[in-house]
Amino acid sequence: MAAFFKKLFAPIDQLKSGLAKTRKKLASGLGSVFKAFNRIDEDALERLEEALIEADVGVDAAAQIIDDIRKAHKEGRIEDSQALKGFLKNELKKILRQTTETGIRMADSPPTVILVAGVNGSGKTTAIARLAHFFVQDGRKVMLAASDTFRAAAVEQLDIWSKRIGCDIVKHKTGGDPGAVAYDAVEAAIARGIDVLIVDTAGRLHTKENLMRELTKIKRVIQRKLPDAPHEVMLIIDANTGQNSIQQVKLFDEAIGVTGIFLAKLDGTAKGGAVVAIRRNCSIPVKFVGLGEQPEDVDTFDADRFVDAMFD
Ligand SMILES: Nc1nc2c(ncn2[C@@H]2O[C@H](COP(=O)(O)OP(=O)(O)O)[C@@H](O)[C@H]2O)c(=O)[nH]1
Ligand SMILES: [Mg+2]
Repeated sequence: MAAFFKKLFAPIDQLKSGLAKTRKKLASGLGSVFKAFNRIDEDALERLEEALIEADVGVDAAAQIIDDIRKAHKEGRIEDSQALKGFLKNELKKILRQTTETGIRMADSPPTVILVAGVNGSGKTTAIARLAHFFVQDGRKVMLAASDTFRAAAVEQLDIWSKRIGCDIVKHKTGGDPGAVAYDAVEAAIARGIDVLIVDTAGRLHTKENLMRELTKIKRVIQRKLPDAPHEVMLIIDANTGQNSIQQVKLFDEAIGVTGIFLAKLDGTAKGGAVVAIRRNCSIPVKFVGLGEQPEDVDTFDADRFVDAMFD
């Protein structure tokens, strides 16, 4: 599985405005340090640390960054506010840069199967719509599988998206067996020469254990038809979840082996720093960030681009 889908970027201004609340939080923290910069005192550093923590960078990461700044300042490596900003940006980029590819993993021969998971309301269905839109724009044949059969209206919601985007959908009735939907979808995808099959799943069942068991079963059912699938297991995390997201990643990863994270709802939260906490604590790459509710409101995650958009 060597191929990765090309990276698709939103206009930089869209990323910037998506990050507006996080930007504001960090800018006020930085501003107070700049003002007092002649003597970069403990007071100012404390305020910067607070701003980083409030942006959900994580207590550990914030402390480490502040320590590094303090050290660099003492050694005369940070002389003015521009240098401080540059230093901070560099620290964040270092944490966020990923060794792994950030594009979507593609099958050697179609169909590529993307299994999408995440807690209820995290933004799964909306993320699916955006990924599907990506591929359709690229001229690929896309199919959705409505395996969230638990929540009433979930099937209908996905159906509406499929019509809007212009792609196929395989669905059963609400309350049906999600594994059976996935199985039928894989079969249909092979028969119809589909390039990309995206499987929606439930985010909540009667218990957490039930949910994990069901997700594992869906994955197994897919593999019965296509042994190397799913090629991508995308976990959708609501950016507002903040520090809790690390627990979610671990839980889902244990059950289904997550290969990529889609951080949804970055717009409208000041907790954009959560991406730093996720990177520091999980080895799974953040592949996409969600910037709104429309099919175009998505950006491929790129550390340098992300940090630049946060500060420039
Ligand atoms: N502002 C914003 N809203 C989003 C984003 N992603 C999802 N939503 C909204 O969050 C709500 C739940 O999304 P949905 O995709 O249905 O979540 P699901 O339960 O995981 O399938 C919906 O109202 C979406 O429109 C995003 O990136 N930005
Ligand atoms: Mg849904």
